[in-house]
Amino acid sequence: MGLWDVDKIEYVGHDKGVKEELGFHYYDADRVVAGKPMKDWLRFAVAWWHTFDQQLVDPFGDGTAHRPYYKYSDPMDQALAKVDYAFELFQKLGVQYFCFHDRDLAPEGDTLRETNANLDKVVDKIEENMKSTGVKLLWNTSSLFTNPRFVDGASTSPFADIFAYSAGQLKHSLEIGKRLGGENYVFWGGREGYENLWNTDMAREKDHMAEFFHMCVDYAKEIGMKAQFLIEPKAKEPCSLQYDFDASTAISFLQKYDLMGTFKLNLEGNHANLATHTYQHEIRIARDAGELGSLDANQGDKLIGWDMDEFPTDLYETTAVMWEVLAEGQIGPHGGLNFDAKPRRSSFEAEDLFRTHIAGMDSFAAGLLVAAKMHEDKYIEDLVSQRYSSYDSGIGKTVEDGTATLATLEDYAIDKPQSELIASTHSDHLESVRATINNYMIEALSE
Ligand code: XLS
Ligand code: NI
Ligand code: NI
Repeated sequence: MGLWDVDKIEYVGHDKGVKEELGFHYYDADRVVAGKPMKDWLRFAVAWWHTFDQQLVDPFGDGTAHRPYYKYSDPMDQALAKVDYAFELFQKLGVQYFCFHDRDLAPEGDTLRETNANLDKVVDKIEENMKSTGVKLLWNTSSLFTNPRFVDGASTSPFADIFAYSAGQLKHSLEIGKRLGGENYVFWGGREGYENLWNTDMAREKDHMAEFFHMCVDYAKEIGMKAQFLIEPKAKEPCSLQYDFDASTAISFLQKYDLMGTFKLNLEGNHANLATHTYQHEIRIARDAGELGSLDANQGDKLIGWDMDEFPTDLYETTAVMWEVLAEGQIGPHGGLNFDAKPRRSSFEAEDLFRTHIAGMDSFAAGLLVAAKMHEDKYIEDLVSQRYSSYDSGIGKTVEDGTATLATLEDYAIDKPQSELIASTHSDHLESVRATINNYMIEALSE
């Protein structure tokens, strides 16, 4: 059976066996939907930190996780053993990509040099496994927030030594990304923000962060690294406010510092909620700016409201996300769906890592099926073009082509009676749209 006490997960369908927890009911990797196999639309990735490192702690309780590699007590032995477990899990789930932070892989030494040496040993083993299995790196990143030295930030730390250390750490992380052929490289500014505005020079900190990003771009060019750089916005946690608050804020930052396009966005469902947005909103903002890069797949808990990193199971949300992806034609040129998600503390068994990934993969596959049906009928496309059709000709056209002025519009409007000024079609109203989407779900998922 291998290292995990689980067989390869197969597609079992949903007409029979809907309760089969260790089988896919909707995710059928090679099934062609809207012109592409499901696996190419979804490009699922496993997150190393949650899946292999997370002991399932919360602020009130210790870790509950049972993991087979806990039998290795030496941290380096455990780090190396995890690589075998990881690659077997990827293959058993049929996931083609994975993601990691540098510090997820190996313990730190006393100096950066020692830490890099530990890391390289694990990366050597990862590289061999990538070659023998064909599993690829969606992205890697650098943890510039876990170690106490980053208590006040990394590139936004008020202490220049910490800026320098961060730059050195990141340099090696880029080298690893290049070596493993990572398709993207992510920057999540965990502590790039503030918890106390009274002691913070925000403008100076943001300048430093931009300087740091420019150094990364330069170094990637120097070593011939091809990965797409991505910023992952998050409103807050651990800081009271993070500088990459949401997609719009990150885009203004990129514009100000001449980094548009060089960086795109990696958007996460639960982070969207922390900014009081929907996941779909964040994706739409990025699409409209040509900045959609990749997606972190998870969801929050509507009642708790914090960053819960639940596996995504809300079909309405996965449908909305996949609708945007289908409209875009892809997640991003190199994007994928990385499960930045962890099991609940009560799902502590090793097998639960399979169950939770299956739940997320099936939920996104189902969302893809529903969204594909909606696109096939051009349901939303027609509704939206109808809604704005008054700009296609007449007075509306003069607004869009720039020939209108306040005076020509006053002339047009001044004698119009109130009764002519309400244009309404019930079919694009909220309740009608939601009811129709519900009908699409029921139809698409019962086929
Ligand atoms: C934390 C972030 C983090 C990034 C990678 O909330 O989601 O996990 O995805 O650093
Ligand atoms: Ni997150
Ligand atoms: Ni994330």
